[in-house]
Amino acid sequence: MIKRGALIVLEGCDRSGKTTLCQKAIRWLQESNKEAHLMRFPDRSTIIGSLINKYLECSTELDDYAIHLLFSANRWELLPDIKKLLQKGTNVIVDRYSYSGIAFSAAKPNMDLRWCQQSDSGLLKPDLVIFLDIDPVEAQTRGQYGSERYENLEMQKVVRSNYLKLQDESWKVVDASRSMEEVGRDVCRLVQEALDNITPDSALKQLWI
Ligand code: NYM
Repeated sequence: MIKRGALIVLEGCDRSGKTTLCQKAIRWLQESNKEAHLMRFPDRSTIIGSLINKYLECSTELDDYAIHLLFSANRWELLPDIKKLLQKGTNVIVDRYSYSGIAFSAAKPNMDLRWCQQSDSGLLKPDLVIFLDIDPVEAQTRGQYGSERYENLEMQKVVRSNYLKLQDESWKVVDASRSMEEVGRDVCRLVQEALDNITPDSALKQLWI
Protein backbone atom coordinates (compact mmCIF):
# COMPACT_ATOMS: atom_id res chain seq x y z
CA MET A 1 0.00 0.00 0.00
CA ILE A 2 1.33 3.42 -0.96
CA LYS A 3 2.07 5.77 1.94
CA ARG A 4 0.29 9.08 1.30
CA GLY A 5 2.17 12.35 1.37
CA ALA A 6 2.06 14.79 4.28
CA LEU A 7 0.22 18.10 4.06
CA ILE A 8 2.34 20.74 5.74
CA VAL A 9 1.35 24.39 6.02
CA LEU A 10 3.53 27.35 6.94
CA GLU A 11 1.69 30.33 8.36
CA GLY A 12 2.71 33.67 9.77
CA CYS A 13 2.34 37.41 9.53
CA ASP A 14 3.87 39.29 6.63
CA ARG A 15 7.70 39.36 6.84
CA SER A 16 7.86 36.29 9.09
CA GLY A 17 10.13 34.57 6.52
CA LYS A 18 7.43 32.13 5.38
CA THR A 19 8.17 32.11 1.67
CA THR A 20 11.95 31.66 2.11
CA LEU A 21 11.37 28.87 4.62
CA CYS A 22 8.87 27.08 2.37
CA GLN A 23 11.50 27.08 -0.37
CA LYS A 24 14.11 25.82 2.09
CA ALA A 25 11.81 22.98 3.21
CA ILE A 26 11.08 21.96 -0.39
CA ARG A 27 14.77 22.00 -1.34
CA TRP A 28 15.62 19.96 1.72
CA LEU A 29 12.93 17.37 0.96
CA GLN A 30 13.98 17.08 -2.67
CA GLU A 31 17.64 16.75 -1.71
CA SER A 32 16.60 13.92 0.64
CA ASN A 33 14.96 12.20 -2.37
CA LYS A 34 11.43 12.77 -1.09
CA GLU A 35 8.64 13.71 -3.48
CA ALA A 36 7.63 17.28 -2.62
CA HIS A 37 5.50 19.97 -4.17
CA LEU A 38 5.14 23.62 -3.18
CA MET A 39 1.81 25.45 -3.34
CA ARG A 40 0.79 28.87 -2.11
CA PHE A 41 -2.41 30.68 -1.30
CA PRO A 42 -3.68 32.83 -2.69
CA ASP A 43 -2.86 31.09 -5.98
CA ARG A 44 -3.12 34.12 -8.23
CA SER A 45 -2.91 32.07 -11.46
CA THR A 46 -6.58 31.03 -11.56
CA ILE A 47 -9.58 33.20 -12.53
CA ILE A 48 -10.56 33.51 -8.87
CA GLY A 49 -6.91 34.19 -8.02
CA SER A 50 -6.74 37.03 -10.53
CA LEU A 51 -9.69 38.75 -8.80
CA ILE A 52 -7.93 38.31 -5.45
CA ASN A 53 -4.76 39.76 -6.96
CA LYS A 54 -6.63 42.86 -8.16
CA TYR A 55 -8.12 43.29 -4.71
CA LEU A 56 -4.75 42.92 -2.94
CA GLU A 57 -3.11 45.39 -5.34
CA CYS A 58 -5.94 47.82 -4.53
CA SER A 59 -6.96 48.07 -8.19
CA THR A 60 -10.47 46.91 -7.33
CA GLU A 61 -12.76 47.14 -4.30
CA LEU A 62 -14.79 44.18 -3.03
CA ASP A 63 -17.11 43.68 -0.11
CA ASP A 64 -15.30 42.15 2.92
CA TYR A 65 -17.54 39.07 2.94
CA ALA A 66 -17.22 38.57 -0.82
CA ILE A 67 -13.41 38.70 -0.82
CA HIS A 68 -13.29 36.36 2.15
CA LEU A 69 -15.34 33.82 0.19
CA LEU A 70 -13.12 34.26 -2.88
CA PHE A 71 -9.98 33.46 -0.85
CA SER A 72 -11.82 30.39 0.43
CA ALA A 73 -13.04 29.42 -3.08
CA ASN A 74 -9.43 29.62 -4.26
CA ARG A 75 -8.58 26.85 -1.78
CA TRP A 76 -11.64 24.78 -2.74
CA GLU A 77 -10.80 24.97 -6.44
CA LEU A 78 -7.32 23.56 -5.77
CA LEU A 79 -8.44 20.88 -3.29
CA PRO A 80 -8.62 18.11 -5.95
CA ASP A 81 -5.01 18.87 -7.01
CA ILE A 82 -3.77 18.72 -3.41
CA LYS A 83 -5.66 15.47 -2.80
CA LYS A 84 -4.22 13.85 -5.93
CA LEU A 85 -0.66 14.78 -4.97
CA LEU A 86 -1.03 13.46 -1.42
CA GLN A 87 -2.65 10.23 -2.58
CA LYS A 88 0.20 9.46 -4.94
CA GLY A 89 2.67 9.92 -2.08
CA THR A 90 3.87 13.47 -2.77
CA ASN A 91 4.40 15.70 0.26
CA VAL A 92 2.76 19.08 -0.18
CA ILE A 93 4.17 22.21 1.45
CA VAL A 94 1.71 25.10 1.44
CA ASP A 95 2.63 28.76 1.89
CA ARG A 96 -0.50 30.10 3.71
CA TYR A 97 -3.82 28.27 4.01
CA SER A 98 -7.18 28.59 5.76
CA TYR A 99 -5.62 30.08 8.90
CA SER A 100 -4.48 33.14 6.90
CA GLY A 101 -7.95 33.33 5.39
CA ILE A 102 -9.51 33.59 8.82
CA ALA A 103 -6.82 35.62 10.59
CA PHE A 104 -6.80 38.38 7.94
CA SER A 105 -10.55 38.60 7.27
CA ALA A 106 -11.40 38.55 10.98
CA ALA A 107 -8.96 41.41 11.58
CA LYS A 108 -11.44 43.69 9.80
CA PRO A 109 -14.09 45.50 11.82
CA ASN A 110 -17.37 43.58 12.16
CA MET A 111 -16.02 40.31 10.71
CA ASP A 112 -16.60 37.41 13.06
CA LEU A 113 -13.82 34.85 13.36
CA ARG A 114 -16.19 31.87 13.65
CA TRP A 115 -18.16 33.03 10.61
CA CYS A 116 -14.89 33.31 8.66
CA GLN A 117 -13.97 29.76 9.65
CA GLN A 118 -17.11 28.20 8.18
CA SER A 119 -16.31 28.52 4.48
CA ASP A 120 -13.14 26.45 4.92
CA SER A 121 -14.81 23.75 6.96
CA GLY A 122 -14.34 20.43 5.11
CA LEU A 123 -11.08 21.32 3.36
CA LEU A 124 -8.13 19.01 4.04
CA LYS A 125 -6.72 19.33 7.53
CA PRO A 126 -2.94 19.75 7.50
CA ASP A 127 -0.83 17.11 9.24
CA LEU A 128 1.35 19.93 10.50
CA VAL A 129 0.98 23.70 10.73
CA ILE A 130 4.20 25.57 11.39
CA PHE A 131 3.39 29.01 12.74
CA LEU A 132 6.33 31.35 12.26
CA ASP A 133 5.83 33.64 15.17
CA ILE A 134 7.33 37.10 15.22
CA ASP A 135 6.22 40.32 16.87
CA PRO A 136 4.90 42.47 13.98
CA VAL A 137 6.88 45.44 15.36
CA GLU A 138 10.06 43.40 15.00
CA ALA A 139 9.00 42.03 11.62
CA GLN A 140 8.71 45.58 10.36
CA THR A 141 12.39 46.23 11.13
CA ARG A 142 13.20 43.60 8.44
CA GLY A 143 12.15 46.14 5.84
CA GLN A 144 9.17 48.20 4.93
CA TYR A 145 5.94 46.44 4.15
CA GLY A 146 5.02 46.48 0.46
CA SER A 147 2.15 48.39 -1.04
CA GLU A 148 -0.46 45.60 -0.94
CA ARG A 149 -3.60 45.75 1.13
CA TYR A 150 -3.20 44.58 4.76
CA GLU A 151 0.52 45.38 4.87
CA ASN A 152 0.45 47.72 7.84
CA LEU A 153 1.42 47.32 11.47
CA GLU A 154 -2.00 47.83 13.06
CA MET A 155 -3.60 45.13 10.90
CA GLN A 156 -0.69 42.71 11.39
CA LYS A 157 -0.99 42.96 15.20
CA VAL A 158 -4.64 41.87 15.06
CA VAL A 159 -3.81 39.17 12.48
CA ARG A 160 -1.19 37.68 14.84
CA SER A 161 -3.62 37.51 17.75
CA ASN A 162 -6.24 35.90 15.46
CA TYR A 163 -3.76 33.25 14.31
CA LEU A 164 -3.05 32.32 17.91
CA LYS A 165 -6.77 31.75 18.52
CA LEU A 166 -6.75 29.08 15.78
CA GLN A 167 -4.06 26.83 17.24
CA ASP A 168 -4.84 23.15 17.65
CA GLU A 169 -2.88 19.93 18.15
CA SER A 170 -1.48 20.09 14.61
CA TRP A 171 0.32 23.39 15.31
CA LYS A 172 3.95 24.00 16.18
CA VAL A 173 4.86 27.57 17.04
CA VAL A 174 8.40 28.44 15.96
CA ASP A 175 10.22 31.57 17.11
CA ALA A 176 10.80 33.29 13.77
CA SER A 177 12.75 36.23 15.21
CA ARG A 178 15.96 34.16 15.05
CA SER A 179 18.30 33.80 12.06
CA MET A 180 16.99 32.07 8.91
CA GLU A 181 19.52 29.25 9.53
CA GLU A 182 18.22 28.54 13.03
CA VAL A 183 14.56 28.78 12.03
CA GLY A 184 15.25 26.70 8.91
CA ARG A 185 16.77 23.91 11.01
CA ASP A 186 13.65 23.81 13.21
CA VAL A 187 11.34 23.83 10.18
CA CYS A 188 13.17 20.92 8.52
CA ARG A 189 13.17 18.93 11.79
CA LEU A 190 9.40 19.44 12.19
CA VAL A 191 8.79 18.50 8.55
CA GLN A 192 10.80 15.29 9.04
CA GLU A 193 8.77 14.44 12.18
CA ALA A 194 5.50 14.98 10.28
CA LEU A 195 6.66 12.66 7.49
CA ASP A 196 7.71 10.03 10.04
CA ASN A 197 4.24 10.16 11.62
CA ILE A 198 2.46 9.22 8.39
CA THR A 199 1.81 5.48 8.20
CA PRO A 200 0.34 3.50 5.27
CA ASP A 201 -3.08 3.69 6.92
CA SER A 202 -3.02 7.42 7.80
CA ALA A 203 -6.28 8.76 6.40
CA LEU A 204 -6.72 12.29 5.10
CA LYS A 205 -8.58 14.45 7.59
CA GLN A 206 -10.96 17.37 7.19
CA LEU A 207 -10.81 20.79 8.79
CA TRP A 208 -13.36 21.77 11.42
CA ILE A 209 -15.90 19.00 10.82
N1 NYM B 1 -4.54 36.56 2.62
C1 NYM B 1 -4.07 35.35 2.24
C2 NYM B 1 -5.87 36.72 3.00
O1 NYM B 1 -6.29 37.81 3.35
N2 NYM B 1 -6.70 35.63 2.98
C3 NYM B 1 -6.27 34.40 2.59
O2 NYM B 1 -7.07 33.45 2.56
C4 NYM B 1 -4.89 34.25 2.21
C5 NYM B 1 -4.39 32.92 1.77
O3 NYM B 1 -3.22 37.87 1.23
N3 NYM B 1 -1.22 39.75 3.19
C6 NYM B 1 -3.66 37.73 2.57
C7 NYM B 1 -2.41 37.63 3.38
C8 NYM B 1 -1.37 38.43 2.62
C9 NYM B 1 -1.95 38.53 1.22
O4 NYM B 1 -0.38 36.85 0.55
C10 NYM B 1 -1.09 37.94 0.14
P1 NYM B 1 1.14 36.64 0.06
O5 NYM B 1 1.60 35.43 0.85
O6 NYM B 1 1.89 37.88 0.42
O7 NYM B 1 1.05 36.41 -1.42
